[in-house]
Amino acid sequence: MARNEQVLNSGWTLSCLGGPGATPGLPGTIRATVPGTVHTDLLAARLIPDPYLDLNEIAVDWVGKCDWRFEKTFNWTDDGSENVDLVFGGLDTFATVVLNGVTLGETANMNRTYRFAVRDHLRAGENHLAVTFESAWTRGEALDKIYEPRPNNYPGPANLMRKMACNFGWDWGPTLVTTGLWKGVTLQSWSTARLGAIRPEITLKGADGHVGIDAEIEGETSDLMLRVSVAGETVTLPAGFAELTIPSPQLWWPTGLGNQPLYDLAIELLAGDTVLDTWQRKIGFRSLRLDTTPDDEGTPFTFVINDVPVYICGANWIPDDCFLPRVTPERYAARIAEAKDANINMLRVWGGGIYETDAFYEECDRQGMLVWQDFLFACAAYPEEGDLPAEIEAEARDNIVRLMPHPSLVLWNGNNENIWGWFDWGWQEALDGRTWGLGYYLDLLPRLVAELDPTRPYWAGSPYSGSMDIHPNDPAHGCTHLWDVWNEIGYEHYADSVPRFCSEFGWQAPPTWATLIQSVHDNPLTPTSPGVWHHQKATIGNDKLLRGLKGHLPEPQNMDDWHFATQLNQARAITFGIEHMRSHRGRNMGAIVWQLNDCWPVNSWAAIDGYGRLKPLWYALRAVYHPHLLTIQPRGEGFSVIAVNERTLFWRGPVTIKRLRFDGTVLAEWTHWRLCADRLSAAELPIPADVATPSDKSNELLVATMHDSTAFYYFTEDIDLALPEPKFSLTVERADESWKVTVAAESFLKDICLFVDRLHPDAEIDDMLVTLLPGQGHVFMVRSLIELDAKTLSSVPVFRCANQLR
Ligand code: BMA
Repeated sequence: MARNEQVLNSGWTLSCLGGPGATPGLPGTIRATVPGTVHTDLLAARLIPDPYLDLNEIAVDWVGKCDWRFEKTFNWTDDGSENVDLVFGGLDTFATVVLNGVTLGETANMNRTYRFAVRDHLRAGENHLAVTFESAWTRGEALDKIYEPRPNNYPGPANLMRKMACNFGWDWGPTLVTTGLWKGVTLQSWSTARLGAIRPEITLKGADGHVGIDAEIEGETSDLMLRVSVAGETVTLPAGFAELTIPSPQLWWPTGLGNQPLYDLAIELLAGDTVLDTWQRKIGFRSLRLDTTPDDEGTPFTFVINDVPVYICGANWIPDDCFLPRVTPERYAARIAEAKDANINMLRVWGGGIYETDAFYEECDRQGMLVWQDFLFACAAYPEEGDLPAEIEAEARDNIVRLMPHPSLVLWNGNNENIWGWFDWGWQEALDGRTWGLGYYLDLLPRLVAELDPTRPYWAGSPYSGSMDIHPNDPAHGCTHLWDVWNEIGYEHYADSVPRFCSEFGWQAPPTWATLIQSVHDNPLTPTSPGVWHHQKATIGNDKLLRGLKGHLPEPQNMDDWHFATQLNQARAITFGIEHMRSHRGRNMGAIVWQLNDCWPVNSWAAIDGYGRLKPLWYALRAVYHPHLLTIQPRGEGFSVIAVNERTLFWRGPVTIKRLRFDGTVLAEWTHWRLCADRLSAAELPIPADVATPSDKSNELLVATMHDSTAFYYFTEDIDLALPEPKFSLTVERADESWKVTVAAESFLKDICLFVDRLHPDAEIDDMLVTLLPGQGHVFMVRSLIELDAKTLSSVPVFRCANQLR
């Protein structure tokens, strides 16, 4: 008899079992949503205010401190199956599962799937299922007593349990400790046998695709067959292991380098003619290697895909919402498309979050978005005693097997910043010999990856040099995090080193205006008003925002200028860092900016804010991650123009370099007849000194052009530039569903932004940070449901350019 599945996601209720600060007056039970969380159920029942607004996070703190019970009844009809399993996709976190009064088990890991054999406990007709959750805080207190204290950058017991760490608050995230059935529930009936863990190893052998399937069989294992088919090839073999060769499949490529052909892989478990169980996934064929072979400069960190060393234009990914089940497949698809549109080719799923749901990786497969997956350890010392090692092993096994079919997944990484913490953050003294997780990173996890997913590389940490004898954040070795720049020194210091691979660096800015005023209702609204302050979680974050402006832009005198200047500075800081790294392509083979997204509306390093709106940084990333980057960089005593080419065709052409006054007067001009950047490489051309040497640093710039790429270089910072009073004309025309906004510059205009979200929260614009010389024009396309008028669009705070900041 074939496997049969009954979904048990509907008809749940929720009740509060109390806790230290439980709000009196909660009704006995409310409707619950599965997949869901207690917070979102309370919100739907209008029993709590929206935790994302104003200071409400504090008001709902009690929710995470209570115990909660989810219950439902369901009908069950005995179809004669030999086995019935109750399967929970995800329980967050400390749950006791009771069916018809019988305790099936207790759970302690939100990152695992749980399966209980329940045939003997089911009744024909009505059944009662209860899942009771103990507060993670309460459990944390108990764990605190078991484990002696270990360093943790953030308050809360995240390092003592297997629950998303950022749930307890992060330097961009609120403390909203969630509870609930965050993935679905099913009742699965089967007889004889069913498919357990399926591990497809997909490789290339010459031009041919090779699929090796290792299938775990639960139940009777004798006389079973496995029928495996991929791309029209089918084999039927005794169950257990199967191999298939696909002659010359089309290769799966990361975005920008080719297409993403996906093939159906289908597996059937057969007993004679009966199909007992089935399993299917989309797979892709590509080769993969992480090149870390030491060279003259140290230890490279280069992803080689289909034999092509790929330069990584990446972004770090955090959970897209504090309430995970809100992140629908559509939302993943949109967010990943936004990353791809910004010329991002890799997302690093950061270790303080989760192993994302299947929809995330499926979408990355479809869109050619490479995925670097951290194991879930971040910014803390993790004990290696008690129940933790077994939980960690079980969780790693679950997720390695779940994610390994995805061609987009290209790296398993041990942890976020923990090796660095041990080296530099005083952990060694604080730990006094106690364990901190090294055994996971150097032994357990690489062993599990080698056993279960041997075709994928493993790296012990981000940052990590490749050896405990070399500082983990040594820029010459492995992957590096550059955080002193934002935390301590100005962004010009990105140029101080050339990391082999930079897996984190970032600069803060507030969310878009529309998101700010949607989430904070302070009156007056200022950088330090209570709501704005509350939506800034980084230690002295607002001070760092101001300090970061120093030497670059004047100190803002009002809220509008603060908002614009800090966003502009964020975009410029990251542009500066990436241009520097990309100009050293070869020695440096990747940049992963911190961070793509936000989990709520907050002042953060994100390019896309917590309500999904694009900050100026997003537009800056799109420009600086363009496969053809032209940049002017200081080299030696002078300057060079560097053409960086991430395409597989050479990029060549004449380059013209002009030194101009802001009024448009050409002071020097030089054309080199042919600069040629070979495929996947960078080419450097020194600029003659007479062209590159200014007579008045404050009033001149260099402009390089090659085909449709342009590079600007200023000899000094905005505070010292004689930027003219902005003069321009602006016209608006209707163009089908959009508006065509033409800006014609009458003076030099630096970094024009039209903040159309000031006019309507849903209005969108196609470009930002556009620089125009006098006489030049630019057409912006705006999508807006409301009528646009030239006067409002031409005025502050909608029309902004750097000239206005003084
Ligand atoms: C690193 C990250 C995150 C953090 C970011 C900004 O530590 O791994 O933990 O949010 O820096 O401070």
